Amino acid sequence: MAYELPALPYDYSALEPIIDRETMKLHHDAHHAAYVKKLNAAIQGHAELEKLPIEQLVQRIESVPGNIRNTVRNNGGGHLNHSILWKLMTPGKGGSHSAIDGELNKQFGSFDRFREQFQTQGENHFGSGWVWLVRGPEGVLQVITTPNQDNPVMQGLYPILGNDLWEHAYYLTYRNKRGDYLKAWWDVVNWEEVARRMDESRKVLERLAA
Ligand code: MN3
Repeated sequence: MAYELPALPYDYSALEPIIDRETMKLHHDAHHAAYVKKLNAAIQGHAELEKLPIEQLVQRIESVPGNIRNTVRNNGGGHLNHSILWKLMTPGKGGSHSAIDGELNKQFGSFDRFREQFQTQGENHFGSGWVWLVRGPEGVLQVITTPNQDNPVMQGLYPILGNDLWEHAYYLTYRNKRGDYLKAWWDVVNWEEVARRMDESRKVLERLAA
């Protein structure tokens, strides 16, 4: 098997009360596992695809053979997005965002204005998808949303922070109140990991542009 479901870096109940145990278990063991399974089934026999790191497979989606491209887009994107998301969360109020405040202030005016924009765009995104803080090729930070399981690397953008807007991510606790979930979610963001991805984004964009 080319791709494997990564273990959650914490217990299913570790993010309570922000994210309940049943949601985490279903999200990881059912949803994420299904993306991995369907991705592997789709690329079976395509040795050149099976050996690519998932980020590169998703980034090169337009060069994947047409008969499996949509399946790889949805399930490869799903695998990448969730692999990123689990690490972006942590129990115990996630530390401080001070290491990235300088860059956020420069682009958005303040951390609070960045957070407001991330929440608003996430809340207003129609249907399933993701909300992201990304860095673009000119180095500029921006907040975007993507439909379905699309990942920003498909557009040459590097994802620094992202959150899942699919109902399966929040419906058991928050029902239809996506905005309430997005507001509560900041308490489980792993700022150390966000800062690491912020640094990484500068290096990776050089590679994406090549
Ligand atoms: Mn999900």
